[in-house]
Amino acid sequence: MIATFGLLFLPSCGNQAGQTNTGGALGDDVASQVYVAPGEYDEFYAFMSGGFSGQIGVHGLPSGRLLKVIPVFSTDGEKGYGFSEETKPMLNTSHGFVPWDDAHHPELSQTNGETDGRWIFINGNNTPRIARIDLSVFETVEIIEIPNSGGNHSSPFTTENTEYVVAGTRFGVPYPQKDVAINTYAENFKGMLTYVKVEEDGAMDVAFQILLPAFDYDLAHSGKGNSHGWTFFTTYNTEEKSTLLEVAASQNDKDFIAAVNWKKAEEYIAQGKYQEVPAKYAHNVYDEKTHMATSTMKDKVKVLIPSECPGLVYFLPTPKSPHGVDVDPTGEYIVGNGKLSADLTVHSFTKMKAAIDNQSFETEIAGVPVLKFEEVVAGSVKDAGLGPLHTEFDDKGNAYTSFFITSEVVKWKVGTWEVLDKASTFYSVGHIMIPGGDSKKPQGKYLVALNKITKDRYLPTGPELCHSAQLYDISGDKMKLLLDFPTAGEPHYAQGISADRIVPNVKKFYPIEENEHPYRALGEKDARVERNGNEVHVYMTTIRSHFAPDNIEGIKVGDKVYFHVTNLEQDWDVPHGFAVMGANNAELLIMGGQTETFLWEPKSVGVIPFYCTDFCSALHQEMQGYIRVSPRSSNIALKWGLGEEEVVQ
Ligand code: K7E
Ligand code: CUA
Repeated sequence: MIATFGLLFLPSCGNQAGQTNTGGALGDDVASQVYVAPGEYDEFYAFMSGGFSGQIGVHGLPSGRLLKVIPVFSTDGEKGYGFSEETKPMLNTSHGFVPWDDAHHPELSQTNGETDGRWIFINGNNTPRIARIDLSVFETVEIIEIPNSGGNHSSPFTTENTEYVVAGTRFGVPYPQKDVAINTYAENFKGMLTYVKVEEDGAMDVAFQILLPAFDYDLAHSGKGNSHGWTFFTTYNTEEKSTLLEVAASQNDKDFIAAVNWKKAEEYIAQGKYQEVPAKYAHNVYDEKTHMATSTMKDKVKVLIPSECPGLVYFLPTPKSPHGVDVDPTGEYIVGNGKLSADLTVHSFTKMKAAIDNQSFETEIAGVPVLKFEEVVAGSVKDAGLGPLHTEFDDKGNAYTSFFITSEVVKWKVGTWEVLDKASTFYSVGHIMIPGGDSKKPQGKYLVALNKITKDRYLPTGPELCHSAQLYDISGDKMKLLLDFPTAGEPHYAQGISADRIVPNVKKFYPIEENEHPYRALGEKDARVERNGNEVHVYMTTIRSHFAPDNIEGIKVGDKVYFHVTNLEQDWDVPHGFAVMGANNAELLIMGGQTETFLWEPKSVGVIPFYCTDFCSALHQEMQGYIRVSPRSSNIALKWGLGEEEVVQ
């Protein structure tokens, strides 16, 4: 037991909070189950949301080792993301440059309901956005803003073949945005659900939106198998209140799961039964050939109104302020995780269809029929714990639900609803993740609990403690705690996938002959400096272990100097860095075959060093250079060179 381990090896640590560590972690040989020997690969990738860091942490499982932080919605000085001229447009929005967001739900692309390893999507919660990360390069390649939305939380869950990723607004907002009294919430505010089309090559665009009452749309999952063509969104605040929600939004005994027939929506769009409304939203795309992002501002969107589109949306009454909504691998069961209830409510897709056919409606809200609860409910998991939040599935017909208040994961049988096992988490678990656990073919084996609180689990680090995940072995009848590991940022959700679905497609560098950057330099012969008024363009190359050019003169105070740095390396894992003393910027980190641009505006005269930041060879420390900055009025000629070669203009 852990307690014994603590006594033997860490006598001073104890267990300050008085909780009992259970899980039998060292009772049998769990250490070897998470041990990945030096030089060996993990079996799974885990993509953990960074929460309010705005990024994605890539870990290996079972070791828990952090492999990379992928910058998505927040600038990242380590990689120059959001600092280089090429990546700044990725963070453009209708509000201008927004260098941060709160990212909750990574979602892998799927083919036939199985994770396929092409892309991972993630939502930006604060300034509504969805990003797409290309898993051949582990880079963010596209971000689309979601208009008419406020708090993109129920997002970006995918459909079975990644036809769409969805976005539901967490906050009701005035529609269209306008200056109104907040206490007119129920009249003036609306809740919008958005479907973002994903093309074969991954390109995203807002296909349509659905205008609904101003409930808070919390989470979503799309159907699969028989229920393919539908998406289910949880709601809370069906009371439509705007103040003291902790009380006001907990009045109704049941809120709803909104069931959206998106195939029907496609028909209505094809028939032209939509309103085209003005909406300003940014669409940012990174081009792998030009190594450059462009941002385009879009100006309209198609909106479907349920009262004009019968059969588009139904409400399924669900107790009690449901948080997660999860669809089992067969697509038949829709699990509502009522966070203020002790029970889990499971709806049946078959019963829902029958209730629709029989028009078993309780009432109608804003043109949306409310189905009768007893007609759609399949069963409930009773007294499993307190505060159910999220459910994932394994490959053996079992479901696993996180319970926030009682800090545990509960394993139960799909169909009989019987509780099979409980495992404590440390502490306050939010989402849980099983590789493929929200797909048609879960990969089983491991479960990761994403915990909100880590009190007493790790060495203290001041007032804020590390965020944490816990790994469980779920291959047997009983769950077994194997490992605690810290995460980069607060993990909300995560997704996992076996490494064999990603590794074969990973790129090792960008082929230099495919580089279409307008300021590329494809060899040292192309390296040069050009002046155009007070704009200076430096076409620079890097190769172990020098810059070309490495000495530049003729730069003047007040110039705008653009260093376009092309990394000529055509080998795996040889980025070069580029940093300039005093620049109001981060570094560049340029991959092999890539061109990236660094803007520098010298403010005073002098000779300024620059250098490579990434230890690239034994002579890395020699990889440096100088720029001479002269007064604005000087007539020092533009001059650059490397070694004996010098060009004067
Ligand atoms: Cu943390 Cu999915 Cu934003 Cu639940 S959410 S816990
Ligand atoms: Cu290039 Cu260090």
